[in-house]
Amino acid sequence: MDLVVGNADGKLRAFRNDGGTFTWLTGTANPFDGIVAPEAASPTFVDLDRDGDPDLVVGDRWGGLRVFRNDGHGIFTALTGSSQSLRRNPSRRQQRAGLRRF
Ligand SMILES: [Ca+2]
Repeated sequence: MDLVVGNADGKLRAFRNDGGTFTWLTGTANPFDGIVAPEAASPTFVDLDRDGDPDLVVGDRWGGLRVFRNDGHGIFTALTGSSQSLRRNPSRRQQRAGLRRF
C-alpha cells in the first residue's frame, strides 16, 4: 500500500500506486479493513518498536489514539492495555484542573 487516508466515518482507505495511478484497495485487499476510529480517523505511521516496520497510530476526533503493530507482512494488530504506550491526551477540563494546582 502506498497511501492511507482517514475518513470522516472513522474508516481507513488504502491505495496502491500503480505507475502513477492510485488504485483503491477494498475489502480484504485493504490491510486496514476493519480498523475503525470513533470518528474522523487520522492515521500516521511510526516505527514504535524499532523493528524496521512502520506501525500504525490512528487518532480520532475526540483525542483518542489506537496503536497497531505491524508484523512486517501487512498484518496490523491492535495493542491494548499495558502494551499500548500511548494514552489519550487529557481533556480541556483536566488540563485546566491541572493548571489550578500550581
Ligand atoms: Ca515496528
